[in-house]
Amino acid sequence: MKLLMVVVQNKDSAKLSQALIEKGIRATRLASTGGFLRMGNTTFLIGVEDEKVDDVLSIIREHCHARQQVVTGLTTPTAQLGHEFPMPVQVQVGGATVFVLNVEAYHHY
Ligand code: 2BA
Ligand code: 2BA
Repeated sequence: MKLLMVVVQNKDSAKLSQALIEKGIRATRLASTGGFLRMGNTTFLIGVEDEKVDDVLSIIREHCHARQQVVTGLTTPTAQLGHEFPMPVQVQVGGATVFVLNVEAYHHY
């Protein structure tokens, strides 16, 4: 068995959730926050049999899309001089960041 930890943009989380339900794949959704942008995102925990991992990955690819995000509030190197000049920066936020972990044991009481 594998545990997929999947960080997705909030905009895609409802569609991903729905697609997983339709395919009978169980999941847990956690509200999370990106460490860099400090914006809300959603982390899915998905425990699946090894042979279903590829199916889950293709569902994720189908429903999660990369987007450009303009961010203000990041500071320029001039901040080192003691003044912070917020500068708009464009960042590409990925469709999904996926970690696949081996599951040592799975219990369901
Ligand atoms: P939920 O996803 O809200 O599911 C609540 C209950 O609804 C489940 O209880 C199960 O009886 C039923 N259920 C869920 N998905 C189903 C499906 N695709 N088809 C038919 N019935 C379904 P539990 O199985 O005891 O799960 C309780 C909670 O544990 C779940 O809440 C979910 O948050 C988490 N969970 C369960 N299995 C998981 C897995 N393989 N990976 C990640 N999280 C899991
Ligand atoms: P955030 O940390 O808010 O990052 C959003 C986007 O900002 C990232 O998109 C990346 O394009 C950029 N970014 C992040 N850290 C950066 C840095 N130190 N310098 C320059 N640009 C940076 P993604 O890479 O697609 O990541 C989307 C979200 O997935 C992240 O949100 C974070 O919540 C999660 N994530 C990505 N890589 C991770 C990792 N290795 N471990 C845990 N979570 C990760």
